[in-house]
Parts: sequence; structure tokens; C-alpha cells
Amino acid sequence: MHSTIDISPRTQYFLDLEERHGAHNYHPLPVVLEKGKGVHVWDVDGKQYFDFLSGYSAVNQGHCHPRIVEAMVSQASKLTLTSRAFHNNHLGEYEQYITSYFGYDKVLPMNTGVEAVETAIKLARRWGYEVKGIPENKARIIVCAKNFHGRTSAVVSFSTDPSSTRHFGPFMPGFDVIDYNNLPALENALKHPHVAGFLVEPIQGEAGVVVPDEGYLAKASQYCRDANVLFMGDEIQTGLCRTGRMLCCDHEQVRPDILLLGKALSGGTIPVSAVLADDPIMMTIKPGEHGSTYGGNPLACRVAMVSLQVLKDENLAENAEAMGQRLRKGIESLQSPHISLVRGKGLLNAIVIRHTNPEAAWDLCLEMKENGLLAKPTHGDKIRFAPPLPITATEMDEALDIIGKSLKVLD
Ligand code: IF1
Repeated sequence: MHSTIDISPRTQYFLDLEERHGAHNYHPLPVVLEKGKGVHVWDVDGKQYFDFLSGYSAVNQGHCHPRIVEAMVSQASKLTLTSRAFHNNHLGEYEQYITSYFGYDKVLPMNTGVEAVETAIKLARRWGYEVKGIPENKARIIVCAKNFHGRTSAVVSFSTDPSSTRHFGPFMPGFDVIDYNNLPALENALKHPHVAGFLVEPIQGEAGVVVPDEGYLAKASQYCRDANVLFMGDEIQTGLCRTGRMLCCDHEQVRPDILLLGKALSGGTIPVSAVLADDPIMMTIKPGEHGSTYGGNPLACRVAMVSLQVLKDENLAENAEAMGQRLRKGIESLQSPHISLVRGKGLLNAIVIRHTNPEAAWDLCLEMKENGLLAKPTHGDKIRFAPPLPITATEMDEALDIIGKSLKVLD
């Protein structure tokens, strides 16, 4: 049975504007949001929802966190952008703060996640030529099948998802694709003498929250060390307390040689990303060889510092761990015939829908929307459940009730 969705005139008005004037590069749920606070968002008709997507893990601290908004507003009325042609009074303090927060020598500030990925690729290659001694233009980077690292032409060059690559060629060479969570495949790929780095998501988000076997990350980083190859941890989605630890790599005491952060680095306010590495890697890039107009702007520095401080002050990793267990236990106790499994770590989770109807996951998301919870399918039959990290036990139980009630639409 299909869920019956009623679209109000006010909602329809906004849908029509986007249909007519915007590129059709997304297929959003038919809901128009106007307000966000903590774990909740409200649509243009004033209806309240649990946000179980969190801007794809950009809103870990909760929507419009007062301390983050306060930092943004106060800095926005003082100085927002100097460019890196000049210094500003927040960049140095932010650099000191974030490098000691994560334990690295240096940080290179960028804006979007994919810019951090592009920066890491250039950094690994530069280190490969100038430190490892790889012959010019021969550097290779190992990546995993079903990866998602962003949508620039270079980064989709190593995507295995046709919807990311079809008719976007020609692609950038120099990448070797191996199966995720497959140590022999990595060991074999590392035999190539020209490998500079191994770029990996500690949990594959877009692929449907694919959690590798216990020990995979630790072994993979050991193999990289043995092969003098940089372990490049893409924590843009898994980092910043989302999986129950400050970094997902912390679950296995892995310290990436190059650490990539984004999304919740700004608490979902403005795009802020960062690449962290030690001097032997970071100092291979000389003045004028990489950067961006907005990278390291004082507004982003203020927002990022407070966003990071909030994660610690509010013990959001611990809460994500506890509420993630509550979520997975709660889903399992539903014993729904329509859910083949629930998987994840901390508050990065997904359910896999079992149903003859290929639209089942979408229909369930429409029904959950009607019942006050927003989530979206990824790759057809998986639905990601990733609420903001401050969610309380009471709110989680309320959300589980909505999920349980909505599953009836698949009967
Ligand atoms: C969209 C999901 C997609 C990322 C990892 C880098 C980036 C992302 C591990 C690039 C971005 C976003 C992109 C966004 C939806 C979301 C996403 F995986 F989170 F679900 F697409 F796959 N590394 N992920 O997850 O960061 O340049 O976007 O700031 O494209 O709709 P960005």
C-alpha cells in the first residue's frame, strides 16, 4: 500500500519554484523546511519533525546551536573575509587549537569536504614525489570500490558509481580501486612501488553505512606504514563524534597520516573543512602552491573553534555511542519483516529494507515524514538514520515509535 501524502498549497508553492528555476540535480523528499533547533526541524506549515539525516552529518551539534550561532553572528558583524593575502586575528589561534585538538603539526584550512579531499590528493602526490621519491607523474593512490569522497571531476574519477561518473569523462588517472574491507586486496595493491597514499572512509557512508570488520582499519594502516604509503582517513562524514568516538579511526587507535574533516566542523552553519598532517607531509606544499579564496577566513575559524569545543563540552561522542545502541536495539526489537538488518556505529546507522516493491524505502520515508520524522533512502533499499548527536533517550524512543508505526505502510 502506498502512503498517502498530502502536500499543502504553501509547500507546493516552494516545490514549483524549485522545479521551474533550479537544476534538477536532486530528488528531495516533498517537504519544505523553514526552521531548525536541536534535533528538530519545522516545515513551512509549522509541522515539527525529527531530523534523522542531520545534513548528512553536518549538523552533529544540533540545528542552530546557540554557541555556534553566537560566534557566527558576532564575527559576521566584525570581519568575515581577508583572503590569505593578509593575516587575520583568528586563523593562527584556530590553527593552534585544531592541531592540538587532534594532535597534528599543521592544518590546511579549506571549505567544502571535496576540497579537503582534493587537497589531500595533491598533498599525498607531492609527498610521494619529494619525500618517497616516486618518479614524476607516476604517483598512484589506492581507493575503495563504492567510495564516496565528493563530486569534483578528479574525485569522481575514482568513483565506482555510474550515477557519479556517466558522461562526466575523461577522468583523472593515477587511482587503483580495490574492494573495501579486503586486506589481501590492499596488501597486493601496496606492492606497487609508486603508491603514495591509501584514501579510505572508516565507514562507507553513501554506500549505505558499510562498517568494515573489526581490525580492518588497524591492519590497513599497519600495511600502509610497512609500505611507506600515507593512510588518508576521510572522516568528513564519520568524524566529529558521529560514530561514538571523536574520530571513527579512534575505535581502532588508528592515527591517519592525513586526516580529512568537514561537515560538522562548522555545526552545519557555513562550509568549513580541514586537512591535518605532520610537517614532513604538510611542508612539501610551498607558498602560492595551493589554497582557496575562503580557506581559513576568520568567520570560519571562529565557527569551527566553537563547533569543536561544543563536541567536547556536551560529551557528544559518549551520547552518540549510547543513543546509537538504543537506536539499533530499538530497531531490532521491532522485529519487522521489512527490515533485513540494521548496522552502524554510534549515530551513523542504516536499515536495509527487504521488500518486493523497489520503492519500499522511499514509501517508508514518505510515511515517516507524515508521522514526523525525516530520513532519506540511499542506494535504493537502505535508509540512513543519523540524528543530531544531542538526541535524548526520550526523543530516541519517540522516534523509534514513529519508525515502528510507519513500517505498517509496507504491509
Ligand atoms: C551530496 C553522504 C553523499 C562525504 C565524504 C567527502 C564528501 C562527502 C565521506 C564531500 C559528502 C555528502 C555530499 C552530499 C550528500 C552527502 C553524501 F555520503 F554523506 F551521504 F553524497 F554520498 N567525503 N557527502 O560523505 O564533502 O564536498 O559535499 O562537502 O552530494 O548531496 P562535500
